[in-house]
Amino acid sequence: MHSTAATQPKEFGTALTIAGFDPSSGAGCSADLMVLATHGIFATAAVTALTVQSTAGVRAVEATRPELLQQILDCLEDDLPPAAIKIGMLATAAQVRVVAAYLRQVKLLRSVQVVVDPVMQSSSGATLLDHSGIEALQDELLPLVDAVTPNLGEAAALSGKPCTSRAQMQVCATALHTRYPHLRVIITGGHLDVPADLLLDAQEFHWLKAKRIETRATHGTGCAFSTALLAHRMQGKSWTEATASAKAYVADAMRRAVPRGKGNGPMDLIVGLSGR
Ligand code: PXL
Repeated sequence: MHSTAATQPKEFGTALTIAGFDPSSGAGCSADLMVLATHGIFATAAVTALTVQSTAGVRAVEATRPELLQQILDCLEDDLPPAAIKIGMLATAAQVRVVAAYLRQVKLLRSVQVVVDPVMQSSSGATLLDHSGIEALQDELLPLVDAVTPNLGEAAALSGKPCTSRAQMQVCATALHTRYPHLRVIITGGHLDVPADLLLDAQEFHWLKAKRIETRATHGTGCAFSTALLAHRMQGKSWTEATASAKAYVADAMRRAVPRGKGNGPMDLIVGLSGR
């Protein structure tokens, strides 16, 4: 049945996820599309790599050629220009440069919200972005985006400082804020003894605490968090509210997950979707 004007859903604009493809849908762009759909947002996807993986781990990765990635971004930009962009796994420094050039071009035309999840390793420990890719992320991409959502290891790599305690999280976030003054830094500390996330926005620290959730459904939690953050921003929330809402969504998705697969399973990413 077609919806009438009275029942037309709210329009938030199109989101674009630039991310790898995880065939098991725990992480990467297929997971991102579920997160965005659950939040009522239509989304497109530019795939940066085909991975061979399941809940049991990553078996192989094949990166999209940078020229092809550029063509995908140009093609989408011509026809379905995104209002907001989530950047997840980038596989090579050349891909980082393609995405940075694309963002520079888009930012001349309109304002877009951009959230980067600086993916470096899979949850099972496979390297997804090498050292030169991380340098390109620091030099070329982070100066262009609105928010970055590293976990403890990624925060350490980006800031060049250790990040294993709440005090060190503040030091790392401050270092990143000093280098990129416009950037909101959200460090997810799910692996601390007492889990806590830190948001640094406009020189103010906000701590978000949570109880540890005992579950094996931990695959792609970082992906889902940063995509949900973008979704809540698209819905008009402040960074503080969007961070808290994204965290609550991920916690719910972890709690409601049914066991799937032999390893660290996917969360219930479509938690809260109507009709279930
Ligand atoms: O969770 C990190 C991540 C992001 N994107 C893709 C992945 C993974 C982890 O495996 O495969 C495509």
